[in-house]
Amino acid sequence: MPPRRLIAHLDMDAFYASVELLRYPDLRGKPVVVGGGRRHQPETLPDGTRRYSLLRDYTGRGVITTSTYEARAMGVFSAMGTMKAAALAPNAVLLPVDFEQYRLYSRKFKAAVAEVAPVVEDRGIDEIYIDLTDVPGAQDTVGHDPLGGVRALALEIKNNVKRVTGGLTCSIGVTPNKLLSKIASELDKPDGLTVLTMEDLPTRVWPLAARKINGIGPKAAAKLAELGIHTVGDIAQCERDWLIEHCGRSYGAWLNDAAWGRDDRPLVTHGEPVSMSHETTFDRDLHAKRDRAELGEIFTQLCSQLARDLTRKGYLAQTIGIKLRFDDFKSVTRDLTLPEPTADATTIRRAAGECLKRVDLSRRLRLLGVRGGKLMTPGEWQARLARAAAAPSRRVKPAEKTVAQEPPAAYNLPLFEPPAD
Ligand code: DCP
Ligand code: MG
Repeated sequence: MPPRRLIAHLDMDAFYASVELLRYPDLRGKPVVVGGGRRHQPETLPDGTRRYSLLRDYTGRGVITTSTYEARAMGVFSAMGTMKAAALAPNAVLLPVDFEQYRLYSRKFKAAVAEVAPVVEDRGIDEIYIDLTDVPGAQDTVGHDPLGGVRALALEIKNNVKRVTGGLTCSIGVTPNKLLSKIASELDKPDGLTVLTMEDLPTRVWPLAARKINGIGPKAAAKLAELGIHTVGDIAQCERDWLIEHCGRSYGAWLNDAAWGRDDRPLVTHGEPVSMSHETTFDRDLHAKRDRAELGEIFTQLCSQLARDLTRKGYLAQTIGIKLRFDDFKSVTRDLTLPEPTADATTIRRAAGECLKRVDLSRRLRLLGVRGGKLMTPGEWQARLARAAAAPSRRVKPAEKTVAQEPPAAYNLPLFEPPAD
């Protein structure tokens, strides 16, 4: 039996605001927002006390980057216009943003985690995934608690983070996979620790709004609501085929997996590339119709370069994307996920061509790029297939009809088609 997977997601609490409170401890317990500029720098008075800017004196078009939980209680959240925030919490303190400082503390807390568990996926300034599966003690039963060992480890991580940062708290979710851990870390914020198993799915996850799943954005949530689906549990109750019919083959299948807590994505650890791309800016702007031959050739070259790069570095890409920049400097990207990852030039060109069909090509182009994402090694792909075969419900198997399996003749299809108009 392989050890059960134990994946943690750690997210710092009110991160920027909490870092600020370390240097202004007199603000503890007060509503504070971060989002000002240099002119909002606190002023130290001759008697040693500080004078702070207040939201009610703010004018301008800035937005809040984050707020303390006291300010959140007054309705003030990340991304809110600062003027609007001022109307809700006029007496809240406004502090300038100091990214350097946040990056410093970001490095500190990540180092503190790495002391306990070395396998970490960096998800940005204030979050990481941590693989606890093979950390000594993680699989231990403590008393009657089969999750006692991992609970103790997670507490150790929280304590380490607090110690090295001089008092910052974080919230951790521990579950069998990244998808559930990301949800779990939010359940008991701030300073939370939530350990869930698959048995907890119906009681802890299904009652949540569908949006709580990372990957269901506002648009998807709106579409689901139209279908009468509001909670994760509502999704779980839908037939997989029904979801596929209404939400598309890959998204529908993913929704079904997500609602049942199925996710076997590995951690992407430091140093591994997340994507590879090639792009080129043209000497003169090119038009999809008039310069079709030239564009087609450049497009093919970019795909071949990407294929060579992937092969040389030993990766397969499961998503292929394109980037276009038009003569008005507007850019668009499109991508698609293949049923099987690839490093094959023909397959890449074919998929990139599919993406291109979804772009309005009436304007002239300045730049064209091709990108491979969801990278994995052939070994990782084989391991996934093997896992899928062992647990049929996961369905990572290749679908019958795929872009990737079109015959090579498709390579010569006109990929730059005339604009729709
Ligand atoms: N951030 C930002 N703009 C946003 C959201 C967040 O600049 N729209 C910044 C400020 C946050 C940091 O990123 O401090 C981390 O984002 P989180 O969503 O994790 O928010 P917090 O850490 O502030 O709060 P929480 O306790 O809910 O995690
Ligand atoms: Mg956070």
